[in-house]
Amino acid sequence: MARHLITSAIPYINGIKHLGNLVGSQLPADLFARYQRGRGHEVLFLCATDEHGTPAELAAAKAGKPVAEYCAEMHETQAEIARGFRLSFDHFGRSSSPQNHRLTQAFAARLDEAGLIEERVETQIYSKADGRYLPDRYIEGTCPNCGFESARGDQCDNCTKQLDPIDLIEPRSVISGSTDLEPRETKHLYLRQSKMRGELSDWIDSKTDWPVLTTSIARKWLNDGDGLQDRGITRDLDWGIPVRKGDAEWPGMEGKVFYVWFDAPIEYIACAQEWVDAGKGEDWERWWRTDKGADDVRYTQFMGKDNVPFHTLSFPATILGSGEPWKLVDYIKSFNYLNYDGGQFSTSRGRGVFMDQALEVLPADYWRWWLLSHAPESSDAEFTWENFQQSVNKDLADVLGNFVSRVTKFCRSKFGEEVPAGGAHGDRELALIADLERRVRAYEGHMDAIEVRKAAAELRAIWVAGNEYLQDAAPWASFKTDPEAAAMQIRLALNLIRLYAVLSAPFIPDASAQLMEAMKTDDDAWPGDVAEALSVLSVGHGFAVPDVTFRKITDEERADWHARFAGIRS
Ligand code: B3M
Ligand code: ZN
Repeated sequence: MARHLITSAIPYINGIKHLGNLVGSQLPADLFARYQRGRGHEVLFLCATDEHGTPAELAAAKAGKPVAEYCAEMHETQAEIARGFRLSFDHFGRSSSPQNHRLTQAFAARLDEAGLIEERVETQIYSKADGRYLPDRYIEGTCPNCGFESARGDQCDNCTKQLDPIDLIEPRSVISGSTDLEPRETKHLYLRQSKMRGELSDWIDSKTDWPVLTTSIARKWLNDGDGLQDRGITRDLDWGIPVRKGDAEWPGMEGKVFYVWFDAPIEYIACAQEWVDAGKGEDWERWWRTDKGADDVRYTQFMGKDNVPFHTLSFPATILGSGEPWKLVDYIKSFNYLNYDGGQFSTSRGRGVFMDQALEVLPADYWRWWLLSHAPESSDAEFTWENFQQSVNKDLADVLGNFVSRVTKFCRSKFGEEVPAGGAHGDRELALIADLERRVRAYEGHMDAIEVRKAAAELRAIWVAGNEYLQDAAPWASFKTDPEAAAMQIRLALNLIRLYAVLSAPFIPDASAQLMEAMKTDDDAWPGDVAEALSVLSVGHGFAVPDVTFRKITDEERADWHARFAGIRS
């Protein structure tokens, strides 16, 4: 039994995420976690809300609430929606937790002891109109690297270069639009990442099995030379983790907080502590400390491509720089963007379908299937309602749903609600089993490699194989001349339903649970040998005809939803 630590990039607290965010981190992480559990491995799957920084402050101000209260409420909202999508986190934590406060302050102290922190008096942008320093993200201007006009102070979304606001050409306040910005002197802590360039570069070079998307972004910053500039890790804000050296004051840093991107990844570790403190687990160190057993752990992170630099360079710099035996990530699965109907999903502009809205329209499995089977892995992908309707109607309703319904209803009417006897498998059955044996092993291969689209395609092929078998064997016809043969065929087909439930659970957990219930079994053992797995439901085992597993989307609904989500979310 292997041990898998799995984290999804932690979603910002400042609003409900859209489907593009979901498919880029939390959903594929859940797929992988469910799969590894299904294979019988030990899994710790963690996620949290990312609660600090100006986005949280501004969203709270807009909602007219104190920021702590806003974050507590929005955390609950996001947790509820995550449950709605069946995201199977072992714990959904909060980066504002006391555990993360302590751990972040402890990391800063260690980095300081290691000589990796430098205090710098620097010039920051103060907005007189806004009455505050403007954090990086709230200054926009032209990117000095590529000329993109809406580059943010922390990063250019066009060329992904990590930036300092001071680099921007013609900067303006995102909050007020004011260009009346004034540089003022303020003292901050810098993490001297540049000192760790060699170590990080060697580490990235050793990751020859990582997705190209991940390593190409990491290498770009390493080889550019300036991806590893020393990073400011503190900010002049009220809301955040106070700058302290462990338990002690940090002279000269009073009233300042750590930068949100410094404390957010540390929450991956703090979240495991929260999991234990919430009484859900025993020992967090065996997942995170290589001196306490974590060197057996395989640690996989999931994230959108815009988060890759922080996870390949900044966070590893924190971990390695501490000199302590923390677990480093083993594999980073990153995703391109999902677009929405000819444009981009946009949180700020309210464009596209948001997670809460999606669940108002259809249950989680419909979305999970479409999103995962169209995951933006090798390039950006696009959501259209036509494509969504087609996938749901074909893959889920026609192929899988129809198979289940035909088999169970036919059996009920001819043999009753029990697995019928019949004789031994014939050539057609043996050929199907051999085909499935190959396909199930291929499916496992894609799931192990986190090739999400390929895994979905193989799973669909496994459903199709059953359908084709049924069409070909045609028990409704053979029943008239050879009821023994029909019974044997249906016995196999009922067993296929259980096999489908087990294999499909990572993608469509609710449908899978429904099928297991209909087959009146809780034997969800992963199929080692397919022939064996197809004899689990023995002669005389009871079953029930389930309600419709997947319904079709009508043209009218499609048009309706298309219109409803074309506008801007208020
Ligand atoms: N909150 C960005 C995002 O939601 C950021 C990820 C943090 S991961 C430590 O995409
Ligand atoms: Zn740029």
